[in-house]
Formats: sequence, structure tokens, C-alpha cells
Amino acid sequence: MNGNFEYPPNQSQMSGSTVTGQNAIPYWTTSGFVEYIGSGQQQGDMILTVPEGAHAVRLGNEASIQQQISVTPGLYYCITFRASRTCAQDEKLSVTAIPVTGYPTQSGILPIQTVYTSCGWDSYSWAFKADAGIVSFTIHNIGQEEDPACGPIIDAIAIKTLNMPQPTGNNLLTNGDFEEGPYIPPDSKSGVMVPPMDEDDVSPLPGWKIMSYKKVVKYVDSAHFAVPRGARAVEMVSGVEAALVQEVYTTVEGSWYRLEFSVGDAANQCVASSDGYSTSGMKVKASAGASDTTVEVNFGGNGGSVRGKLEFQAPASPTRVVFESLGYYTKADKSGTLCGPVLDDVSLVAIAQPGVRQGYTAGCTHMQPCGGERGHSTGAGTASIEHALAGTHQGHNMAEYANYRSKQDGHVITSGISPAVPSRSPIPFPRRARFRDQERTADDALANHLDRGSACRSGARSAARPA
Ligand SMILES: [Ca+2]
Ligand SMILES: [Ca+2]
Repeated sequence: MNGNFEYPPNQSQMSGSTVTGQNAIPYWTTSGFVEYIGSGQQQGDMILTVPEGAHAVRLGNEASIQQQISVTPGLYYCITFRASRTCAQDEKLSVTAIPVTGYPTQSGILPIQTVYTSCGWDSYSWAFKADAGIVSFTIHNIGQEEDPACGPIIDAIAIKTLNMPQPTGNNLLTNGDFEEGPYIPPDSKSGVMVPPMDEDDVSPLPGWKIMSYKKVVKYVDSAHFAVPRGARAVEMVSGVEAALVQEVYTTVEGSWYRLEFSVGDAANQCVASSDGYSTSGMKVKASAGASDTTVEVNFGGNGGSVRGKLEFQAPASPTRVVFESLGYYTKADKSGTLCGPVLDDVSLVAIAQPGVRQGYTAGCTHMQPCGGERGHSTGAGTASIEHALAGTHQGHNMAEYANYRSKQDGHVITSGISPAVPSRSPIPFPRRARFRDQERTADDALANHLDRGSACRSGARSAARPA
């Protein structure tokens, strides 16, 4: 309720724009230094804007807003909200959901330092499982800035039930078409960020995890982006710093599988490298088992997609399927807005062993008789790597690519996530710390160049059930 903060506060519990009573804002309980911000409000020489409507709240150091929401026990829920930075410091938000029974607490840390849209505010998503009929939901600014008023502005908080699609006989992957995911406000022209998460967190993108230290992927809709199939897909906006991962537990060690996927151009003029010069295309690396392939798209920022395919023998089970963008891309408008290739329509199916391989005689299982009756000869070495995109140059492997990029523009390209570690179930996710040393600063610098003047939204209002 009042998730967009348009119901005005009780003026007797206000001092100017500062909230002085914890129940001043209808339906919310606040603590710490919270301000009720009006669009156009002046702060020093800066005019504040709000992400939605005419009002929002700003959370100072250690400030929080909290609301009890009615949910159905056992179901999964996804919260979408907008946040904008008002200062340049590193900022993080903590979100928690605590059932009335007090246990278990589910929480997440959302990194909001990097700005992904040209207007300065982004939509973020976070998901939880309802463990009771009433859950206390809190957004807390854990920042410790010198200026206590230097906190993020929060607005447009909405909640939706998250369906959990099941794998089918035609696809061993869950939610391979990305049709299930966070609520995207219809007036949001720039999608919704899906943050990195730990292994046991509920993912806003059922089936998929975002592996990163503090970078995101963007969930986009066909109303505002070119989507390869259906109404939703994922835009990979963080280069190799964020990987989209799914563990498939139904694969059998030694059996053969085919991974297929679409890599697209979102028709958002994503045609520049992070230094603003035009790029010759965007590359996505797909890995499964011990095999990988790279697919490139080059549609000039006008939309379009190609299919990628990877046939591989599972060296272990579960099989980890990993996608990552191999570059940092920005829009052609010189705004520095980060963008990237779109991933959609991913499928994984069991296949017969494709031909007899040189030096590879394993793989005779109850599912896959020896001999390769499919007759799909692919030459020596590891599993077949096929590029669906004929006529474009072949993908670099990561080392070659890093070398290539460092020569091109001096970027530090870090190594990606290896899916090839053959370990037994469950495969531990790499710790976030692994990414800490790989942090790169160029895109954070980019964020500081953003033009915050242009609008991220059209006139329509959110239609979701407000939180
Ligand atoms: Ca609002
Ligand atoms: Ca889709």
C-alpha cells in the first residue's frame, strides 16, 4: 500500500521535508533520517526529481522504511522498486522479509552504485519465499556517508507473485525463455535490474542465478526492447562481471546434450564500446559442461537475433550452464548508458552421441549407445562448437579476447566463470569474494558521466498491486 508514496504524510509528524514520526507516511513505518521528497524540490543548487509521480522518500544513513504485507505462505514473491543515487559514493541497500513468526529472515544486499539508465534511477528486483501469511518487508540504507542526507531516493515499490516454471521433456532448463521474472512497470522504459545473489537466495528470475560481486543483468520487455522470443528476455549489461547461471540436476554424467539459445540486439542503439567508439558487434559466451561457444551479433543497434548451439558431453552432474557477455557496451548517444546483448529462448535437450570422436571413447551410457548413429562429425578435440552466425568472425576465447581488448583500448578484461570444474553435487557457487579483485572501475566512472536529464518513463502509471 502506498508503494509509490503519493499518499501525503501526516504534517504533524513532519518538519519540513524530514519525517519526524515513525508513522507519518501512510502504511509505512520509518526509522532513522527519512525525507519525503517532492518532485522539483531544491537541494542546494540541485533540483531533485523523483522516479514516479510527484513524491518519493529518501533514506539517510541507516534509515529504513518498513511495511507489513499480506502474502500466501509457501508462495514466492518478487519486489520491484526504483532507486536513485543522490550522491556519488558507493551505495548499497539492504532488503529483508521477516515473517510474523520472526523466523527465518530472508535478506539481500542490492548494490546500487552503478547507474544503468540515463535518467539516474533504476528499477531493482528482489525475491523471497513467504514463510507466513504476513511478512514484514524492509528497505534499509546501510550507507555511512559523511552527509547523512546523502542517501538514495526510493519509489514505486510493487510486489508480484513469482511462478516457478518446471522443466519439460523438451527442455531440461527451467524458465529458459525468461518469460517468468520480476514485474516490469509498464511505464519503465529501461527494464528491471536483477542483482547478484548467493546460492540459497530466491532468484527473481526463476531457475537462474546472477553471479557477480556487485553487477547486475537487466530484465527487459518486448514493449520497450527487441526481444528474440515471447515478451521478456535478459540484457547482459555488465560484461564479464556478471554471469547468468543455471545448474541442471537432471543431466547424466557421460551423456550428450545440445544447448541452444538466442543472442539478440535489443534495438536500443547499443553500438558503442565503453569508451564511446563504435563497436563491430556484441559477443556472448555460452558454456556447458567443459565446452563453450561464442556467438556474435551485429545488427547496428536496430534489433535482430541469431541462434547459438553447443553440443557437449556432460563431464559431471549437475551441469552448469553459464552465459556471459564478453564486452562492455554503451549506447550510441554518448550518454555512457551501459547496455549489452540480449539472451533468450535457451534450451537444453539430450541427444545421441554425435559421431565417433578422436581420442574420446567415453560416453557410452544407458541413454547414449556407442557409435553415434546421428553421424554428426565434428572433428577432433572437445565437443562440437558451432556458430549459428555464418559469415561473421569466430569468437575469441577468453584469453585471446582479453589480449585483443587490452590492445584495442586498454581495458582490463577479467577472466570469466569457469563452468568446467567437475565436482559432485552440489557444485558450490564461487564466492562473491572471487569477483572482488576483478572489479573494474571504468564503468563506475561511466556512471558519473550520465546525463540525468532525460526521462526514463512515459506518462502511464504502474498497474501492479502496490506494496
Ligand atoms: Ca512516487
Ligand atoms: Ca523470452
